[in-house]
Amino acid sequence: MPDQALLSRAAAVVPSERQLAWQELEFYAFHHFGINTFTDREWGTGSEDPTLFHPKDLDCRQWARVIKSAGMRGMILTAKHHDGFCLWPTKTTRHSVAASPWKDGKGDVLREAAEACKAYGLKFGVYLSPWDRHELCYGQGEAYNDFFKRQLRELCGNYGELFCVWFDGACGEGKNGRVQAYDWQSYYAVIREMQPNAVISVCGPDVRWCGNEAGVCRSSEWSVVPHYVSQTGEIAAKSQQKERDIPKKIDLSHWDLGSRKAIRKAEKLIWYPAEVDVSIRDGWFYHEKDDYSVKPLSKLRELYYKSVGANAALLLNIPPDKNGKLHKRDCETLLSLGAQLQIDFKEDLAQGARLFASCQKDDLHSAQMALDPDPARFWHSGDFHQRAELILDLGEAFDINKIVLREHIRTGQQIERFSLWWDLNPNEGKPRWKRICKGTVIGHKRVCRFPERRVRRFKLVIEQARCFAALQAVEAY
Ligand code: FUL
Repeated sequence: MPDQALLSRAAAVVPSERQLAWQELEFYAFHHFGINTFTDREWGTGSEDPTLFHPKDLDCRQWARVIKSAGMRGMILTAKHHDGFCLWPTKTTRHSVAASPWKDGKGDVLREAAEACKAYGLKFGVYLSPWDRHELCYGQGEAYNDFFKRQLRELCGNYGELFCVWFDGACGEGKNGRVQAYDWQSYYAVIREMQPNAVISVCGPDVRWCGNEAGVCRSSEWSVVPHYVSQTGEIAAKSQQKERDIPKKIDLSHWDLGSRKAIRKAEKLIWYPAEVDVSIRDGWFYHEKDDYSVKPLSKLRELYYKSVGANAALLLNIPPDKNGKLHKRDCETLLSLGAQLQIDFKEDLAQGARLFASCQKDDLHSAQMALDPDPARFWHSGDFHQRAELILDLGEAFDINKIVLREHIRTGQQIERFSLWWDLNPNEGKPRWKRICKGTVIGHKRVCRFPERRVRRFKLVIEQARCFAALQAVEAY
């Protein structure tokens, strides 16, 4: 017997407006750039000479142009990595671009990146490492927390609207051998006050780290999970691992965060959707030796489908090189990825089709509403009894290899199990259903892929749901 109280509790958890806006971005870039770019390291020691920072031809517009062509909708820049060097002329420390020969110490990478994003219609976000191996007050409690908040205030106040502030979990020793106790809540308060629309990701309450830096995503990425999953200590303990320690494969049973079984004992449930962060190269920062490790188009495309197509966002790192530009090899695969995705999603053949459902809440929520591009219109099953069936009739047979499903997540995550069937009969007559796909989570987006076939009708069976089922969109490609 299903535990009705548990289902009602899970069904009632909904995303915030900022989470909804973030979820629409789906695919965005990470740029790891800083002193490590010039020292050929992944983690700086904090003792680097700022004069090492000297990009010959910094071109943030090139970054923006390339990532936009790849289909990305935003950019997150490492304003400060663990080495403490700041890419903006901060008043909080002398360890910044202001002490470098770049533009005679008058440059500001944050400003250039924010302006490039604006020019290309991209959202802009910042990564600010709490772990600071340069700053002397790191490890001294209140003094460092104040210092860090002053840095946050500069970033939140001077570069327009931010869509994200990204905190990783690293918390190592500082210059004096001490470890800092981060006052996360007070950091969040600064961001909420100054950038109320920004999500706070990973070591934050809005966006969940998928659990590894290898780009491996669960097949069931639930958005409603127990509250303890967002506790930053847990995240800190698991991140900051050396490459060899990163699990290459996720143990799905162990990593189940949101099934009925996984949430049964949770005192509190929260909306905490997943983000997959991975680098296009072996390292997060640019290293010449990695020029031959740039992921090929086939790999990037798989990463895209297994994250964006599986209810997670994809944060793809592309590190600018010493010149301050994205390397030719990275640009080539990104441009071909963009072109490939345009081909993959060229024309939604469900536009103009008919969609029927075995149940609906009322006429305003008929199945046909899920084919309406207006986000305010969606199909609602009404109270869920056992199962619901939807039939998509394209009117004539087309060559199809993908069906995209989107839940109306504004009303929560409801669908727990579904199957997709196609009609082997391409004509009007009696359907001959064959199952082509099954799964658990739909969430913001589920892309069901299968070998191409000429098909006229599809059937979606919602086999298990919490309190009802609601679909924002059904698309066919
Ligand atoms: C980790 C850091 O230690 C890496 O250097 C990188 O910035 C990654 C995104 O987060 O925790």
